[in-house]
Amino acid sequence: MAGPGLGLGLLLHKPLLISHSFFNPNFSSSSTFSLMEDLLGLLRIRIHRGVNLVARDVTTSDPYVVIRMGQQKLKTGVVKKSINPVWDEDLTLSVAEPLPVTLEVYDKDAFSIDDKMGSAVFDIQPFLEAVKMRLENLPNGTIITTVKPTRTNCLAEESHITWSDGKAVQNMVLRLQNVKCGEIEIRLSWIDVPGSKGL
Ligand SMILES: [Ca+2]
Repeated sequence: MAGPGLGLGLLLHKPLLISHSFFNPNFSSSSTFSLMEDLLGLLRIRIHRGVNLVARDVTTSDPYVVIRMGQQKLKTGVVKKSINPVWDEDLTLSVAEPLPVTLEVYDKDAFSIDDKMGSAVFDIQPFLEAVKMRLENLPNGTIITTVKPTRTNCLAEESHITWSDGKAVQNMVLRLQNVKCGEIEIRLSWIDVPGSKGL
């Protein structure tokens, strides 16, 4: 394990493994207890697709997405030769405090360092506030909250937090920064972890 932070992130990626950590000699039980005491739950980020990304090879790119929050770092697979890639991959972060999430896009290169294709930061606080309302039985598609694009966030358009199939979800279109073009479409959802502090 690279470090306690990364280790815990990986462990929580599969919540069913939590109880196994109590019997894992490589894992300090005291840190497990403090983790569960501090844990608010799991944030699942569906990385849907990229739109009009920059070409970093001659006419195209081999893009993948890296998500960071605090010490945790997760990434998608590489979509080869596409500037409009569809990943449809779920990345799951364990949330002990609602830090901003950073999303970076890179072009995979076989024989050199992967090139940057832009980045964006987003705030999960409005989504957590919506989850905390503990709504129930709303019609599918009901809008709970709308977050507007501003000069200081990376939203390309209004982002709706909606009620979808029995839970709150937030759809976001992120405009990539430090690059001439490119947007990434993502969706947030929340998973409660039994025995944790919770929201
Ligand atoms: Ca490449």
